[in-house]
Amino acid sequence: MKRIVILISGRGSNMQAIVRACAAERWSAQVVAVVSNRADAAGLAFAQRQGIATAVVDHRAYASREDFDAALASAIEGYAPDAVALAGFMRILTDGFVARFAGRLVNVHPSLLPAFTGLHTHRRAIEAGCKLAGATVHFVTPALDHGPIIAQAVVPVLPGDTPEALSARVLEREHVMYPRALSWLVHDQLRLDGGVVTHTQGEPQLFL
Ligand code: NHR
Ligand code: GAR
Repeated sequence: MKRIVILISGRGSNMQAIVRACAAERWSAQVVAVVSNRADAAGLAFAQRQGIATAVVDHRAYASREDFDAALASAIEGYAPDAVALAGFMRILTDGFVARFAGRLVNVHPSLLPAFTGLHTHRRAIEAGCKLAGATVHFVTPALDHGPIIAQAVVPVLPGDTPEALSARVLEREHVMYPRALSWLVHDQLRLDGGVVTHTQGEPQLFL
C-alpha cells in the first residue's frame, strides 16, 4: 500500500475527491494524513470523520519560511508518505522542502499553466479576455507553478463570467482530474523525460 499525505489550507474539496476516489476505485494506496497550515481549515473535519489522521502546522508560529517548512516536513515525514499532494495549500514552499519530497510532490493549480501562475487566476483570466480556462496538475519544483505538467483540464470562459462562476466550473473538473492524476503517480504510471510527463500506458492527460 502506497501512502498519501494531503496538504490543505481551507475547504479541502479536492482532498475529499481524492479520499473518495481512493476508496471507491480501490487504489493500492491510502490517504494516511491531512495536514493544514490553518487550524480552522474546513477540510480537517471531513478528514477526521473519515478516520484519517490530521495535523496542523501553523505558519504564523514560525519566524521564517525555512523554520515553518522544517516543521511541516517533519510532520509529514512522520507519516512516511510515498506521495504528497497540495490541495488548495496556500503557502509557497522553500527549495529545501521541495528537494526533500522531489518526484512525489504534486499540486493542482487553477489555471492552464504556464498561463497565470500565482494567485487570483480566475479574475486575471476573465480580465485578459480568455475564452478558455482550466486547471493543471503538476510536479512541484522550486520555481512556483512551473513544474512538469501531469494533466490539464479545460473549461470555457462564458460571457458575463464572474471569478466565482468560473472558479466553480474549474473546480468541478479538478475533482475529476486530480484523483486520476494522483492515482497515476501512486501506481507508478508516470514517466518524466526532459521536463515532459507522459503516462506509461497512454492514458489521456487532457481532460476535456
Ligand atoms: N511551492 C513551490 N516551491 N513551488 C510550487 O509550484 C508551489 C509551491 C507552493 C504552493 C500552490 C500554488 C497554486 O496552486 C503551490 C505551488 C500559494 C501562493 C502564494 O502566493 C502561490 C501559488 C500557490 C500557492 N502564497 C502566499 C505566500 O506568501 C500566501 C497567500 C495566502 O496565504 O493566502 O506563501 O496556486
Ligand atoms: C482549487 O481551485 C485549487 O486549484 C486552488 O484553490 C482551490 C482549492 O479548493 N488552489 C490554489 O489557488 C492554490 N494557490 P479546495 O480547498 O476545495 O480543494
